[in-house]
Amino acid sequence: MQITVLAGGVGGARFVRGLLHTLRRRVDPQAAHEAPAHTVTVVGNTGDDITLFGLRVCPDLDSLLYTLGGGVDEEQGWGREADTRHLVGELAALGVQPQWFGLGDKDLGTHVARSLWLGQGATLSEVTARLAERWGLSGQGVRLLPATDTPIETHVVVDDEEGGERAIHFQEWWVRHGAALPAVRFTVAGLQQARPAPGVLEALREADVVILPPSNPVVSIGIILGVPGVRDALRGTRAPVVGVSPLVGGRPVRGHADACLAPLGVEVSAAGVAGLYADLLDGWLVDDADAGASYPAGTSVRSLDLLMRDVDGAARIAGAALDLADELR
Ligand code: GDP
Ligand code: FO1
Ligand code: CA
Repeated sequence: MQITVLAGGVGGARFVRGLLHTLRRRVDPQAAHEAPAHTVTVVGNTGDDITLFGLRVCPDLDSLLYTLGGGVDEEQGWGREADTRHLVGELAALGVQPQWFGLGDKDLGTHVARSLWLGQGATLSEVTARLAERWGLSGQGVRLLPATDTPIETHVVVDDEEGGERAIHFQEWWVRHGAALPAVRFTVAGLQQARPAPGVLEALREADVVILPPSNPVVSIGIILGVPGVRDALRGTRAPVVGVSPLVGGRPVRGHADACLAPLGVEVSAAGVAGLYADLLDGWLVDDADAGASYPAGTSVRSLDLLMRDVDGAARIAGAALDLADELR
């Protein structure tokens, strides 16, 4: 079975880890030691990417790599487990800016390698494949593709002190300002010229099921859908497209999706998010708390407990997404 998932960082990564768990459990025990019977192609958001200290950092791809590879800081959901901050401490002592983005020493190894390989002419897809090898993804039946090899960066337009507007990098808005500066709008540098990375459109067209995990609908999945050709491929695929709401009871489970929906004028609810995907969504999983709302016509809605408290919880939700896709096929 070919499963394609469009993913941001923490929400996407935890969902995919649960999906792999449920796929392993569904496999015939006789075949459990053979190569996986599924391919999960994960298309990762690259709009969060940023160059700091000359190093290319891809937060969402790295959250996917570390979570699926067993090396993530579980509490944060991003960065490496048991990491130290010696290098950024030294940079701070030298007065090197910025100091608002916390990079651990082990995590920096990824950024040094990525930047080195990109500098030698490798594409982001090739670099990501090398990193995926280090984290053992192919052995789990996972192929991790960046949404695009074209460098793109999400910027947030905010009001400035002189009554005008200024654009800041998404990470500065999210991490430095905690998304507390009201966003006027999001822009994505490079998006119009961006091409889907090799394999992305095929993975959408040839999938047996496409899943939109509970990732940020604006700055994670919204960015991937904005890469020219991706949204059309999703609308045209014969596979059922099933989504999982990242909002529970009208609130994000973590992070600031509410602050991202505000400039779009979209209601902060599972129904509001479904509306953003209405042209391509066949099935939509919502929390029991949101079962009573009204959802786009033509979308089959099921409700369940949508909190991924642990891997088993994420596996339960991923299993429900596969079951709904089976019903819709
Ligand atoms: P990010 O790039 O690290 O922000 O991660 P994603 O974009 O992949 O996912 C962020 C979204 O995941 C947020 O809007 C959260 O509300 C959502 N999320 C996180 N944990 C859960 C959970 O347990 N259940 C659900 N339904 N959504 C979750
Ligand atoms: N998130 C934070 O809130 N503070 C940080 O200092 C921070 C550092 C960081 C370093 C590497 C990385 O891959 C991710 C990091 N994140 C940090 C997470 C992150 O960039 C955001 O949570 C997501 O991109 C938001 O979608
Ligand atoms: Ca992100």
